[in-house]
Amino acid sequence: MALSFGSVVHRHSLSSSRFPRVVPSLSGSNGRTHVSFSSSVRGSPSSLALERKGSSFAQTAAVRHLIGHLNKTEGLRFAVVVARFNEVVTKLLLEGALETFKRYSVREEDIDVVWVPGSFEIPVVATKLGKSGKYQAVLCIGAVVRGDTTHYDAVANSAASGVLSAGLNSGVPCIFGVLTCDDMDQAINRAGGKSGNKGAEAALTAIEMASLFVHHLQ
Ligand code: INI
Repeated sequence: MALSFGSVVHRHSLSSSRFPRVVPSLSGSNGRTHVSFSSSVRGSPSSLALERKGSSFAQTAAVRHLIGHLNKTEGLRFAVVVARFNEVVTKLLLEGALETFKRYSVREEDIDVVWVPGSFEIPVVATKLGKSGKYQAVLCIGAVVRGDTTHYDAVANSAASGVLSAGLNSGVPCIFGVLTCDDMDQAINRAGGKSGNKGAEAALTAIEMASLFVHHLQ
């Protein structure tokens, strides 16, 4: 793929008066800082190093850093694939994702939600949606909860490797928002309970990846 690194790329060099902006904006359109960040956004070692004053890395590197923006969502379209299995959990994850899209100014008309029976069915649909060319990212939501059978491992592993394959095969970021939990309590905690809402975090990842692809990797 031919990459064009145009004016949107941030270049790092002290010889330049344009000191780089290296971290994505973490604020919503209303100016409030969002409380729940995806792990990909939350202080990567490189961005933290670059923020430190006097870092020899920042002083000597003339390196372009490409990073997706959370505040440049105009025109981005998202598909969300949601499993109905353990719906009590997946609905909460979806709610968190949709709230996050709204907070970051993604228009409702630019989001399609596609329901599938279980997490096992997510990858084939994600692949199809990714290849359709209609979306800049596909967010996959499911909840696999360990039971008494070995079905859990089969479904969890298939969902994880399937979503990865969907991204690789379609060339469109497919985000893994599938919970894999030991029990229902754990699942509920991660769907808006005391461990945050992983659907919301996955939506942030989807925005960052969509922006990265559209603004830097086309
Ligand atoms: N699907 C889930 O999304 N979560 C689960 O916990 C789960 N368990 O444990 O069985 C599950 N199974 C269904 C599976 O995803 C398929 O829908 C089914 O096997 C038909 O292909």
